[in-house]
Amino acid sequence: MNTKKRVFSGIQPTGKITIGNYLGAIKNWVAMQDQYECLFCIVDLHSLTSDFNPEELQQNIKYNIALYIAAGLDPDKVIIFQQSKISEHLELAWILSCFTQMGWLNRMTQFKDKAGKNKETANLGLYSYPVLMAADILLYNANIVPVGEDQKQHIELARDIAISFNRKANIEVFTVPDVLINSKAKRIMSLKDASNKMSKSDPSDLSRINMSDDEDLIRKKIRKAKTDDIEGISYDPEKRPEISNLIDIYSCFTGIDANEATNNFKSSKNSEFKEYLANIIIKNICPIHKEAIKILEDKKYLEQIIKDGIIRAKAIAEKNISKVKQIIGIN
Ligand code: AQP
Repeated sequence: MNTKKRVFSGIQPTGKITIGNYLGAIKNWVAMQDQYECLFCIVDLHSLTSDFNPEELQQNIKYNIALYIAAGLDPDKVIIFQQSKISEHLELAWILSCFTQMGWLNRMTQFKDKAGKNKETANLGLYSYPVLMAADILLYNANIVPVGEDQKQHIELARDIAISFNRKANIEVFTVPDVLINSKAKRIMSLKDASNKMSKSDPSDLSRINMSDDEDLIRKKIRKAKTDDIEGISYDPEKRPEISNLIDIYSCFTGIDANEATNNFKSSKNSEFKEYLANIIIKNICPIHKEAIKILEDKKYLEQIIKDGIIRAKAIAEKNISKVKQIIGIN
């Protein structure tokens, strides 16, 4: 009998994967794959809540799958799959929406951030996004959901929905999932405005490092990253958010604690530290991107991974949705 706890997580193929997504999510997933039974998803249905670009979406889906593997996920150990291929996600999302209070959704800060002042014209999918996310997690009865801090509120909502459903059904249908946040990389901030998180969909490409950026571009972006007028390197996220964010990125890639890193660079100029940081980023991410491109070129291999992921995810999803349907009386 498989006694391993189950892990579920995913990334939207909305744009180019950033080092925020890598450090906040993928790097942790790789570290978890031996200890847990893992499902890692390309959440393409979620990405329909933002701009519509079919060609780019197709490319991003394939690139993301290749990147997961290139970053170290072993498709023999973990299930890598495309969300839209498993229709049970949508079925469960509708069912769960009937167990979700509007007031809960009204509190979601991601909707407020993304819709901004345009709440009336924002699409319904953006509003109900957290319910689909709850369906993604609960469909597989995941015990643990490793995410960056920005997604914590959504996992808490998934917990509330699971508890609400279980209570009404009077039986523990869904596992109530726990959130797991890597405290070091919980929120990598924008290179242009350290009050915003680094994000795929930020209109400024200079605000982020994409996993697909080449050496020159990475150097340029780090050189241009906003810093303050204070001389020298010191770590103070409150007073010096920009330089502290760069130290955090350094720390995440090297494993060296932020205070120790600061000490190592205390007599360096900003420009020297930035040069060093750019080299560290290049050393860590450029080989991953190169490997992802190789995987993408091996079309047969990639197709096989995609097919295999569908079969393995579907087997769990079908079993669980039929149990849910039976409980609510639509079997
Ligand atoms: N800046 C970040 N620091 C740490 N973790 C982050 N994550 C995202 N940004 C950071 C984590 O990456 C995973 C995948 O996120 P997502 O694609 O599902 O959506 P998101 O959280 O909204 O990420 P983005 O990059 O900001 O995407 P867009 O711009 O498309 O909305 C999650 O675990 C997330 O926490």
